[in-house]
Amino acid sequence: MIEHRAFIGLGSNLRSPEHQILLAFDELAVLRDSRLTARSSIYRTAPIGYADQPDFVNGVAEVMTRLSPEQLLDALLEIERRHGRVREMVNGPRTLDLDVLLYGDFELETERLRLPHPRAHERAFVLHPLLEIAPDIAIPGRGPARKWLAACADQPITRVADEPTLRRAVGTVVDVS
Ligand code: PH2
Ligand code: MG
Ligand code: MG
Repeated sequence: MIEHRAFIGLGSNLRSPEHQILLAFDELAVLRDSRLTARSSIYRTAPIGYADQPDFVNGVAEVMTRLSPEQLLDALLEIERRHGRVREMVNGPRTLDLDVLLYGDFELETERLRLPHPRAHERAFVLHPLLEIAPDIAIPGRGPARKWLAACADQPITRVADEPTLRRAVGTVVDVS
């Protein structure tokens, strides 16, 4: 299996979301048959889809991987499970959500996985961190990711900090949840 460039969306809005995301970056850094090649800043974003829940913390990771798309999905689901993810409702609150956003220029649709992620291009919480680490990235079938930014300009998003800065800042906080 050759190496493919994949982008993974990270999201959390439960149980110390910043911690969940920082920990998830660390877990992606040791993902089998893969190399973590970029981590975006951490963003705070208003919930999209179902409004009555806490704000999210979001980020995007770039990995070079020899895993197939389905193997990558399984590895991400395993990380979600370790974070105590319980699937209670669609678009509802979660401790950790890891989505395969892009996998090379693959376009595919199986029972379990659609690539590119079908809503990536319409979500500020995906586009901003994605473009931060890959300014020229194109979304297969949709063209340059950059051109979709304007369409989601109404979605509240603020950059919290770059990843190393946030890590130093929360490093002193004890998670008692
Ligand atoms: N994830 C969703 C639904 N809505 N909204 C924000 N801001 N961030 C998310 O990660 C998110 C969402 C479904 O996965
Ligand atoms: Mg998701
Ligand atoms: Mg998901």
